Amino acid sequence: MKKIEFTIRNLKLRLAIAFVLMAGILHGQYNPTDENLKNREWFQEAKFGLFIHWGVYSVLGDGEWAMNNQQIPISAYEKLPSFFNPTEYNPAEWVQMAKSAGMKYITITTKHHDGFAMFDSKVSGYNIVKKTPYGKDILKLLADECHRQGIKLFFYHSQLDWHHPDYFPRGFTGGSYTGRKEQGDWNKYLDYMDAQLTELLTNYGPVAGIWFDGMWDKEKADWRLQQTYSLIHRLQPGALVGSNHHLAPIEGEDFQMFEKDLPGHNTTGFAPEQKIGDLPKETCETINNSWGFNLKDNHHKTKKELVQYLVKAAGYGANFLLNVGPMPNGKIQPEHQAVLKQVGDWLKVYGETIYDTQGGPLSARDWGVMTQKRNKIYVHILNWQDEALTIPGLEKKILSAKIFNDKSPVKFLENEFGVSLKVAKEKRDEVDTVVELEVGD
Ligand code: H79
Repeated sequence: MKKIEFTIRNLKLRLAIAFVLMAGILHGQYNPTDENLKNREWFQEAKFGLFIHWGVYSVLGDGEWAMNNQQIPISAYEKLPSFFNPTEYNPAEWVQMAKSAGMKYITITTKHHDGFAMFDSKVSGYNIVKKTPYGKDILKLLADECHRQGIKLFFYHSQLDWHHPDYFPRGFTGGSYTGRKEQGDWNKYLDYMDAQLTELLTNYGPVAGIWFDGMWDKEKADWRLQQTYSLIHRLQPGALVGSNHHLAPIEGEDFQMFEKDLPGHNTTGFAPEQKIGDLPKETCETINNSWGFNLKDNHHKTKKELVQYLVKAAGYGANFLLNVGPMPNGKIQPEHQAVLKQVGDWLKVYGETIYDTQGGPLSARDWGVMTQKRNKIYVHILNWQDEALTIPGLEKKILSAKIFNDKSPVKFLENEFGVSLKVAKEKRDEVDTVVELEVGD
């Protein structure tokens, strides 16, 4: 009798599950594949990636917004591709540089807001193969090299387009200076974007993900997101979709990004209402103050600033996507190469405290952050002058405390006020003093 009841209940449960799934499918609810979920896990553990902003704008040495900032009409901007000839472009060197910086993936601009395709697009003549003396598909060369050297490749793609006639009605940017007619067919533009995405997801081997940007240009528009996101998931179910829309994650996305800010901070003012969701997180930042190559920008970040940003991001459970803007000749600025090497050397020693960790257990503090993995907690002291640091009590019992890099013991005291750690002055590191706590179950 019991068995029959159980079977009936089981049947009801199965019907209920089937119903929920059906309803989900009918409502276009997104169910990520196992491969996608596995890639999300990989992403969460990867922690450090290289962002690359490269386009015909790099010729002007004035960042990737030059067209809009300098109000260059399309007719004039269209002359730029004929000067783009990166004869010293060597993708093997770029990949090598990323790897020795300790980076686990690369995200490159396939099309920025200027609308120029840095790949061999059949649906638009406004592309690198057709319009530049270089005449080669830099993206294909990079994708092949990434696959050869075993590093994952994401594609940045701008939804905003200052060049396409059907990008209409216009948004915040790309106004009348462009010289476009004040008319256009929005759905035709979205078809065009889907066609370019189809090329990107068909002709370049496995793509780790699509990194959208520019939706904020037309906040109220119907971007047909579900159609575009499901196209991507159909073409490459493992590819992770994320968008720099400065909002909470939207159905169909696989990771959440924060531009020039740690999750929850809004120092830029771009994202006053950005809620933090449960998806893997990533924060992106520039190596100087520019994304695209900028000849006059000398505000190069130091090793200390970059390492501390990486550590803080990890403390928030987020990846750090660090940008470089290659020069028009195809080389990456030597000062950027040099600092990336220094960050890589730091990671060779401290990688264990960053890769494959979760943020916490305590959230970020003024003095620094914590990362954790299995029975280890890494206390990253970034900004601190005293001899003893007292933190709130932890849930798990501390078995031992050591300086991470030389394993010398750190005295600690647990009592009702919390945990105090005593780090001798000579053991402090001006970049990051890491105390490794071994904790019980
Ligand atoms: O590709 C890099 C930049 O070119 C691009 N995103 C990075 C990764 C970027 N474009 N714009 N921004 C970043 C910030 C722009 C903010 C603004 Fe606005 C757009 C200010 C006014 C219009 C967002 C929307 C904030 C207010 C409205």
